[in-house]
Amino acid sequence: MLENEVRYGAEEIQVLEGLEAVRRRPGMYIGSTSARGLHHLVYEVIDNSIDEAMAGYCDQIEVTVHADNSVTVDDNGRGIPVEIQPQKGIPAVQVVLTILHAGGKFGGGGYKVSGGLHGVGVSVVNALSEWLVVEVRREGFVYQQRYERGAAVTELKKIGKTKTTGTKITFKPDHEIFEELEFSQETLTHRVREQSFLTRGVKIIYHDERTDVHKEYLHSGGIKDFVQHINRNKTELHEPIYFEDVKDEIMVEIALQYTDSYVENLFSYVNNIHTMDGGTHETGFKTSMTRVINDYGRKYNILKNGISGLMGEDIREGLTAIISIKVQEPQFEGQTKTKLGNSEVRGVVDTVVSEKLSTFLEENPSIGRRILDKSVTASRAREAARKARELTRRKNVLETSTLPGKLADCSERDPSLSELFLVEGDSAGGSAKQGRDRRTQAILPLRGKILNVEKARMDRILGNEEIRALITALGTGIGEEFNITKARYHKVIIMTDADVDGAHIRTLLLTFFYRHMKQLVEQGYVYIAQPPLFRVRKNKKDNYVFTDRELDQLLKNIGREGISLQRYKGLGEMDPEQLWDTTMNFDTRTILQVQLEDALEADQTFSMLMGDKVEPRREFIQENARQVRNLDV
Ligand code: 0RA
Repeated sequence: MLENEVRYGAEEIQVLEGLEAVRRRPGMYIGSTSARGLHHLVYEVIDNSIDEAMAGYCDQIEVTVHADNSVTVDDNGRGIPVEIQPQKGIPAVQVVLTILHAGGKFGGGGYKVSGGLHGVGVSVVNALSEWLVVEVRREGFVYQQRYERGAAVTELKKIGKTKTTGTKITFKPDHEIFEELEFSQETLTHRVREQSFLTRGVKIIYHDERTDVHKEYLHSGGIKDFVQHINRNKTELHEPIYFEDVKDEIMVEIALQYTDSYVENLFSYVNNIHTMDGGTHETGFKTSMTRVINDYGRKYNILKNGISGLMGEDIREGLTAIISIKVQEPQFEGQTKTKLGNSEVRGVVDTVVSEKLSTFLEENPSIGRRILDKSVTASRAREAARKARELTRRKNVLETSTLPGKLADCSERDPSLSELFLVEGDSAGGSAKQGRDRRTQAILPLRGKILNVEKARMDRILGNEEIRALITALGTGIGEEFNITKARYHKVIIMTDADVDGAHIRTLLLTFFYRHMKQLVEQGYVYIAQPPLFRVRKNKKDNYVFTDRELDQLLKNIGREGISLQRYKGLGEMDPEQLWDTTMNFDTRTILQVQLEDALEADQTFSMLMGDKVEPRREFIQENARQVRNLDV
């Protein structure tokens, strides 16, 4: 028998059966085998290093994406133990990598909670990798072991000496399992940044060998830095407020800051996992906030003049908050398992916020006053908006709520088969109306520059004629009456020019959807059309090109001789047939589905464009102007 070969005894055969179950039903462990599941592998490995950091033994994690889309995560923690585990008779590190849910079983001291999306452990990553190599630096030596599709193919070998400690895991996701193998730099850095906010003091280094990108994330202020990051383009009303506490073994950390904007940005995490759908920790926070602020207002006589009580939404207008809790046995609920169910958490968060926030307000009366004033203004605005809505509703009933005149509707009545194109400008709108498939595609032209006339709160947007036409066309209603099931189209496709105005209009529409029709985005109903940037004609044959890079590629392939190159400055330059061929035809077009994060990004851009801070706005406009100029090449 060769030195490196591994014998499989009864124990190991059981192990292989366990990992085989993971390979047979990967979705059960990592959600899906799409790009999402692929990225979860990396999160899972990073989470293990983060756990080591939370236990206080690790302050640096290096993540490297290699050219072949394998990934290395290297930390400077204690290193996974290597001694023979008595029960199994194999090294502890091998147990961690091959036995389901064995990850946290050794947790000696420190504050240890199960990490990972489902806390599945690195054995799942191992099972779903074509190969994985683990290197442990511990007690003066470097140890190494290699696995293929979950099974050890070498023994754990001592390969050298070292003065450091840590764990380095390199793995290549298995092409037999995943539909997508390419890692997204944006997705990974987003996650890495988020984790660096949630675990203060740990430096996370990101290398991407595919693009030579190198980034470092370190936030000694933790989630306090996080709220400042989210508010970076807004005008803050005070320094971030931060508090933490442990009650009934539940660790609660909260950072919050008000800005002069009108949006609520509440992000919650459980064991560093983003709880998109909220849950008991969010409820505890909201209930407590509302009570504390109302009590404070009454105590200091700020609440009077007919305002009986402030509602939660008034109090959260302009609020950015991060709630991060750590709990031993989280129960995740809902379709996407991103809602916390543990009922004991609600009271704990409520108590912590009550105690700490009221103390803070007592000690910082000027900030307290500012928050109260802001909430009272919000409450008055809400009341005024309600009255205005009631008026329009009555008016609508009189006018029999007909569809807007500018809408060219489709004949199909099944929303799941119907699309609504929001088209910038009347001339492009005209082309789209002629070029479309009348049965399934409806067109609503929107006047350009709607953004520039609305240098005011988003609420006023509702008074804008274009936006009102959009709401009527969609059929969902707005505000308290919003009802996604009434949507008349299940695809709403934003089609704007590739210039600054187009970007503005897209930002405005996405912000509007994010703030007033979030469900439309969550359901995946919102899309962005991808019109071409160039037409390259050669020998009477048209080639449409969508990016600068594609143009370079094409010119290399067909040569520059005898070509005519047209750059589309706007959709209006395309005739109906061209618009259909390049952008609207289901069989050939590309449309991008908008994710909630994209819409949030738009919201932040919108705040920046509308906000008082001149510098970021100038940078944005210059940046975009440059991009547009680049198109002139
Ligand atoms: C179990 C016990 C100990 C460390 C770890 C696991 C550990 C796991 C990973 C995974 C990635 N990085 C890691 N770093 C540490 C510590 C046991 C001890 O030294 O007392």
